[in-house]
Amino acid sequence: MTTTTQDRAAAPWWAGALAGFLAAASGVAVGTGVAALLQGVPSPIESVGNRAVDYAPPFLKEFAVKQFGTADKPVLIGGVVATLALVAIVAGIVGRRRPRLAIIVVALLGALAIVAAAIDRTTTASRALTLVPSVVTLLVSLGALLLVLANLRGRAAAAAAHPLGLGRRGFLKAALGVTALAIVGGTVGRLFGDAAAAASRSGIRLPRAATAAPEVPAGAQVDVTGVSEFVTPNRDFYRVDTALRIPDVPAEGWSLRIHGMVDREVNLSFRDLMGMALEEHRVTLTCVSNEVGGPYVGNALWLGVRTATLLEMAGVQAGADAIKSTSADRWTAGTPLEAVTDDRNSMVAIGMNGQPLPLAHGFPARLVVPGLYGFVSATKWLTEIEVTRFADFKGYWTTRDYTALAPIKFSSRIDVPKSFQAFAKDAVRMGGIAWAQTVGIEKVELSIDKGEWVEAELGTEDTVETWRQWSYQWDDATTGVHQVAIRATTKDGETQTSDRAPIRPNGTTGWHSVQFRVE
Ligand SMILES: Nc1nc2c(c(=O)[nH]1)N[C@H]1C(S)=C(S)[C@@H](COP(=O)(O)O)O[C@H]1N2
Ligand SMILES: [Mo]
Repeated sequence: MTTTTQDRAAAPWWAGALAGFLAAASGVAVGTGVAALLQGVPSPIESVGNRAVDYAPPFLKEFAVKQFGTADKPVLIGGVVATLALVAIVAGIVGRRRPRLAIIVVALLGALAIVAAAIDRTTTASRALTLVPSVVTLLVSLGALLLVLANLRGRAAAAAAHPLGLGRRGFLKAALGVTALAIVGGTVGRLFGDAAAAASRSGIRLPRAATAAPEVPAGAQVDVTGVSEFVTPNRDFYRVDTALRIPDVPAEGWSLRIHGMVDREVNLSFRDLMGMALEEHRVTLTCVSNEVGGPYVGNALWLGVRTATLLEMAGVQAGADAIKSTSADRWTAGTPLEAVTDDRNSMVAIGMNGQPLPLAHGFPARLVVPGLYGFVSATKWLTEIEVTRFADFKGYWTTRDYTALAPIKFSSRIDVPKSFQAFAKDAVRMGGIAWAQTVGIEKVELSIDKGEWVEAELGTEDTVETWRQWSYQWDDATTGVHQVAIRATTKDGETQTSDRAPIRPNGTTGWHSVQFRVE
């Protein structure tokens, strides 16, 4: 008996769809499981996602950050998975009649994963090892596809044409087997992800700082419910980076290499850093992607070694004007040499609010530079500092339409009221924060319903490298809907402009305003 078109047509479309889906799912699951067992190797889905992160046009990224915030990562991964599933399902449906075409499509998907892995900057393993999960994915998907396609063609035809033909019951068994494989692969991936860095972190006891930060001064935290905590707890600290999976960097094998235009290359282990003169400073970090009034600003107590001290060990040569810092996931930032050697508190930090850096915030070490946006200074999972010249390189975001130099634009935010918050008439108490790192805040003013600017009361200043809180009691409040706008003035005498600047190329400007109700 020969296979006829009728035999093939006997398989319903949903069986084809299931076949395609299971083939891709099993390949991805096993590949993910394999990746999880290999230290520092991204899974195939992550590699494809990482390519998407690097190649996405800047406007799309701005949209993603705006729409999804820190959830942009699960959204991207979801998008990759959904696209893959859709293509595989269509391939399966087509494959009922044209198995060869289905095989080609699935092979192409596998090849795409291999290419993505071949150029994935985020791997911390060797290139050969990095290719293993995607090659496994390709082989398993193809094998699974052949298996399920054979079953779709009916017992007799399949038995004649394919030794793997198992009939209807066999098909179900195969489907179940592949699903089990997918679950096992996925679970293994979950269990082993990040294990090394997390274990390493929990074994660390940070030494005391040789130069400790003074206590937060009384009155730095204003007494208005709903205003941000003066020191942002680690769990609330904003997170912005390109890492789909947090780089898994145990402190034990880690080292920081300082090289480039230096007299001697320096290599430091985590132990070396812990043994140096550690300093503690509160510094307010800000992301260039922070919209006026947005959440991407946070204030923490950092423990680390002065960047200048490390650079002195290496001996900076004449002619250098920049450092290029690189992370374990090969992200880069370019920072003016001056900003990391002048008297501001630039550090290679190993502690955040009394703990080793959280994994998401750069464990085991990161750069902190007061006064500069994160994309030109705050390299997390730091592994390398190259002393160089701006003329000779560009940082990650500077190759993507952002500027090379990016001091933080001073700004202010209304935390209370939240949008359309209702106050009782005799208790209209507002508050928030303002920041002008390295300069300091002189004055914060409010304008209610576009009226005269009135001065808010300032919280006590901690340092010029941290944000400053403000509060305001509106005594003659009237019932109804109102609007409040805010502007800050720095100690240099500059006042915030109402002109709105976009995020790209070097940060937003404009006044934050909020509507609220008085009852
Ligand atoms: N390795 C790495 N470091 C990075 C980034 C990144 O994408 N990768 N993003 C930078 C940006 S844009 C900012 S604003 C800060 C944010 O630091 P946080 O996540 O600890 O708040 O990290 C910086 N360091
Ligand atoms: Mo950022």
